[in-house]
This record gives sequence, structure tokens and C-alpha cells, in this order.
Amino acid sequence: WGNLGHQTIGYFLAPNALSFVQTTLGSQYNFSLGPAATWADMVKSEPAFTWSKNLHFVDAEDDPPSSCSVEEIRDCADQICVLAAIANYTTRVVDPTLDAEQIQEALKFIDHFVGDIGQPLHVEAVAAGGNDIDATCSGSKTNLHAVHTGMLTKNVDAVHGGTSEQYAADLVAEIQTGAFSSLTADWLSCTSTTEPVNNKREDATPSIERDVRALLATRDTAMVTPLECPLGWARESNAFDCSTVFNFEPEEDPELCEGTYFTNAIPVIDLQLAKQGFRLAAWLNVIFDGAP
Ligand code: DCM
Ligand code: DCM
Ligand code: DCM
Ligand code: ZN
Repeated sequence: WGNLGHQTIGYFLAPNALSFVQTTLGSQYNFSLGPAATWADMVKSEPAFTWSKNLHFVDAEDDPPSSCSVEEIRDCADQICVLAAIANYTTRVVDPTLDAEQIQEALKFIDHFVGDIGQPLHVEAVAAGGNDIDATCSGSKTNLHAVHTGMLTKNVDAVHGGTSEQYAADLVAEIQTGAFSSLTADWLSCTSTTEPVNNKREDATPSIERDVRALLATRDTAMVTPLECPLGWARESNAFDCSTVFNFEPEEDPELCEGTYFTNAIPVIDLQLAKQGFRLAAWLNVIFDGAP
């Protein structure tokens, strides 16, 4: 959902993860994940990175708003989707055979895709993630996909000082001491709204740790996909396609950035961005510090 969304993720890093991030990104990205998160969207239109375009989403072949679901085999059979991309770049970010540029690319992709997978329309096939559905945002004719970036921008302007930095700080405060603080353990478990993907869940290890360890132990993404957490995250996002995103009267070009639709969407957008930022940090913390 545009630059604003991605720049809000990337707090809560443990010491080794933080150090890796700073060293890998360097001054070009102000040593931080926020500025680096937009790189993947910028390059996908360049010929050299056309291959990465379809890694930003998974086209869930479900039927919102009546039926929502994500299935790895059904929706990502060719492994060219955000689920497989997160696994691929997780192995690449610690691959000793890759050079510094490739490692930085892997980190920038993880940074970006853990955000994208939290966007309900990046986990939906209908109308190419809503891009082909006409809608209006604050009087401007656009599409349902862009409406979600428009709503986020409008809300950040209205109540977060209009900057991604302030918005991120406000979400972090919600996580640390506010309404989200009681949810973070659940966010790490990856299980809040999902069915078990495999039969490995007798132990109490948080799923993020189990996923990352399994992946890095085998260094073979094909062996361990579907990863439990990215699929669980995708299912959480996709569920919002049924509860809020596709929940409007199919009139011609409806105004969605005002009224009930907007009011219902904003808490979901805030939740998803806070959650995925927190999960991104946990993911990197397990890779580089051994625990979330
Ligand atoms: N985008 C935009 N204006 C919008 C919505 C999106 O310029 N109203 C751009 C910003 C992102 C890209 O499209 O770089 C992908 O958006 P998203 O991540 O929201 O799908
Ligand atoms: N690439 C990737 N993931 C892989 C293999 C390759 O993202 N598992 C990317 C990295 C390079 C491009 O594809 O930008 C070409 O890689 P190579 O030269 O290794 O084929
Ligand atoms: N997108 C999506 N699902 C699709 C196609 C596109 O989520 N099936 C996303 C990718 C971009 C945005 O929508 O962030 C705009 O797509 P495009 O640049 O292909 O118009
Ligand atoms: Zn993207």
C-alpha cells in the first residue's frame, strides 16, 4: 500500500539483527529498514527486475466477501508469489556464497514482502488484487487497490502528523504500551486465525522460530514450504477481504475514503501494519539473534 505503509515497519530489532541491518543497508538507506522498504516497489518496473513483479502478492483463488481462503498449492503452485519469496530471501539473506549486493537485495525484499503480505489486496486474486475495480477516493476516480493506499494517506495526514515517521512512532507506542500490547504474543505464534499447515506443532516453540530454523537448517526452500508463518500471515490478511475490503455495495465508482467503509478500514490498516512490522523484526531476530 504504497511508500507510507512500508516505511512504518522495521522496529524492535535485537542487537545482532540491528547490526546486520545497519551494516547491510548503509548510509544510502539511513541504516534502517524504513527507507529500504520502498526499494522493491521502485525497481519492479525496471526491465532488470521485471521478474520480481509477481513476488509482491499471492493471488488467492477464493470468493470474497462470501468465502476467503489461501492455499499454497492452489494459489502459489509455480512458487512465484509472496509466500515463496519470503522463504527464498530468508535463505539468501544468510547465504555465504552471495555477494554484498545480493545480500542487501535479499534484506530489502524481506523488508518489503513481510509488509506486502499484510495487505489484504496483496492476498487476493479477484480483479488483480482490486486493481480492476473502479472506486473513488476523496472525489478522485481510482481503483479499489489504490483506495487502500489513499485511505492510509488520508488517515496519516489527519491523525499522525502526515509523516511516515510519526505514524510509525504511533504504531510502536500502541505495540509497547497501547491497545496492541496484549496481542504481540499471538502475533509471534502465527496461529491466531489459521489452521495448522503441518503436523509439527506438538512443541511449544513459537512458529516464527520453528519456521526460520527449519528453513536455515535445510537451506532448501522446496523442502520446507509451505512455511507456517507466511501462510498464516496471508490467511489473516485475506480474511479481511471478506470482513471489510470487499464489503461495500457494488454501485458504480463508490466513494470509499469517507463514511463507514473508511471508518471500518482504518483500524484494520493500523493493525496489519503494526503486526507485520513487529513480525518482520521477530523474523530477523530469529535469523540473527536466535530468538524473536
Ligand atoms: N501507488 C501509488 N498511488 C496509489 C497506490 C499505489 O502511487 N494510490 C503505488 C505506490 C507503490 C505501488 O503503487 O509503490 C504499489 O502499491 P501497493 O504496495 O499499495 O500495492
Ligand atoms: N535470484 C533470486 N532468487 C534466487 C535466485 C536468483 O532472487 N533464488 C535473483 C538474483 C538476481 C537474479 O535473480 O538478481 C539473477 O540471479 P542469478 O544470476 O543467480 O541467476
Ligand atoms: N497487485 C496485487 N495483485 C495482483 C496484481 C497486482 O496485489 N494480482 C499489486 C501489485 C502492486 C499493485 O497491485 O502493488 C499495482 O499493480 P500493478 O503495478 O501490476 O498495476
Ligand atoms: Zn510491493
